[in-house]
Amino acid sequence: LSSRASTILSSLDISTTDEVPGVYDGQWGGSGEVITSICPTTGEILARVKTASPHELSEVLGRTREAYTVFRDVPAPRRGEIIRQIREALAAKVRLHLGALVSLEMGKIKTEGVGEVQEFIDICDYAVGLSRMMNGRIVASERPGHSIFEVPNPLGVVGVISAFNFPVAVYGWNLALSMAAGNATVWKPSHTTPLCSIAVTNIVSRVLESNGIPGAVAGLVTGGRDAGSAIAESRDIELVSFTGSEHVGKIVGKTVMSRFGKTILELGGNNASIVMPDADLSLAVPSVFFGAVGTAGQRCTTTRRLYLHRDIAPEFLERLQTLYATVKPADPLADNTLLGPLHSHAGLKTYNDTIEHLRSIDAEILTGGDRYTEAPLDAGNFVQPTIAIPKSVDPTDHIWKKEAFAPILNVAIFDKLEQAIQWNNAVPQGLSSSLWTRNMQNLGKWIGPSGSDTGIVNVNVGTSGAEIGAAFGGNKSTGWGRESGGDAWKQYVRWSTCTINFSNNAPLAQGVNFPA
Ligand code: UN1
Repeated sequence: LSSRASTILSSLDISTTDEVPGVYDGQWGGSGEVITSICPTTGEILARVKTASPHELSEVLGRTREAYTVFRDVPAPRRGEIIRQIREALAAKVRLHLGALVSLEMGKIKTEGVGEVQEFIDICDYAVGLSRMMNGRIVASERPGHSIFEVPNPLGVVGVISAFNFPVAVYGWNLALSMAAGNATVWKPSHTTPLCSIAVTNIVSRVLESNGIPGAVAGLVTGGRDAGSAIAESRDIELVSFTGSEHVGKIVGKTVMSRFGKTILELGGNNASIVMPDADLSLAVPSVFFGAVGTAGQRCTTTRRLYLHRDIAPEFLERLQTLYATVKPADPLADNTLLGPLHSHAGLKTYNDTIEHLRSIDAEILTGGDRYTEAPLDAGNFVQPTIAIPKSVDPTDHIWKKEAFAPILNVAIFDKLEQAIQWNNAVPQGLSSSLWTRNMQNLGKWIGPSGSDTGIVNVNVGTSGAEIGAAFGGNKSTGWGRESGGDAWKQYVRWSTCTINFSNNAPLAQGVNFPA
């Protein structure tokens, strides 16, 4: 193991010599298949991780269920105090160590790795407050001497199936709300980022145990498809929060629905930025640059489509290409790197296939279009951020309607805002979109009924980089899920509508007469 990798792993108490246990339910274990964690920058094997056997999977689910029956009776503000301690444990030095591990194992650059841990810290703060504010309502009853309460009770067990691109933050969003609501959580991370999940679970479990709370309140099962299926199929899991592809999301959604479980689905994004002629290009150009190139194009919220008004298109593209020319691919942990590698070989294949497709349809490739093959980049999955102008602007064409998880930005030119909005809305996905304008009428149209149909609708703000305070999620084939802020917490509770009679009579609703 390289000394750098071993320093990062040791700083988070992960063994650098043995196979690493990847299952936690109060105790660490793992007697199933062994998976490897591979550094996308160097190709080095970072660790071998012992995943859950089928028997262990069902044991973990059982323990998680038991842990829930303990945790649901802990008063919510007390649960909030435990979340506050998790927040403290994540802050300070750990924030940097864990951020570095995200960069090492996932491949995103240092500030984005740390930023991801910051999202976890922020949602903990939010959930601490929420733990004293998850209020129900009292509804006016039509019957005298009656009251109706809507009571948020804990839901049960929440299964979190997360993706490689946000190997820490997405779990954080779910864990914090789930714990505030009084649930136990079981986490199945991406099989290519097991170390991030082990490091996080180390931190969380210590806080739980030091508070006398069963560790299985935040269980972990690393593994592949079997572990994911076990969670989707288990009747002991009330809510499955899944982040990943539309293809797998469809299977998970159907499986959970077939047992009438609840889901939160965060699937593909295919996000557009629309630039009007009155836009401030000094804001729009760098924001589109970050949206398209940041995280090497591997955010659900990455800008994949750019619609430019004809009047500003040449200038915009020139300025954007100038920024693209400054990008130097490098080690994501080195200071000032803006472009790390793609996470995996699968990502490389997506990139190659998409570029090949662009060439086959005679798209103009303004910049990019290749891997970086010189040493030392050849050891990692480095690709050139690409800007392409497909000949066809038809949003139902493959190149426009399919999300390719790579730094490829497709551009089209429009004359009227209505046309750009129609293109924006014509794809199956509906996660994020942004309009660049200083005109109030454009803004009003964009955020209203005839405007953007995505879950996140921005103005003079790029498509990526949402804050945790607002609800995060998308519509249509993105899955309609909402996480983090807004009303997202309401999905993590079971609502009890309680009608209470404190009178001496028992009148029926709607004035029904039923004399006994
Ligand atoms: C994701 O890509 O799955 O808005 C989540 C953003 C981040 C979260 C992205 N806050 O880009």
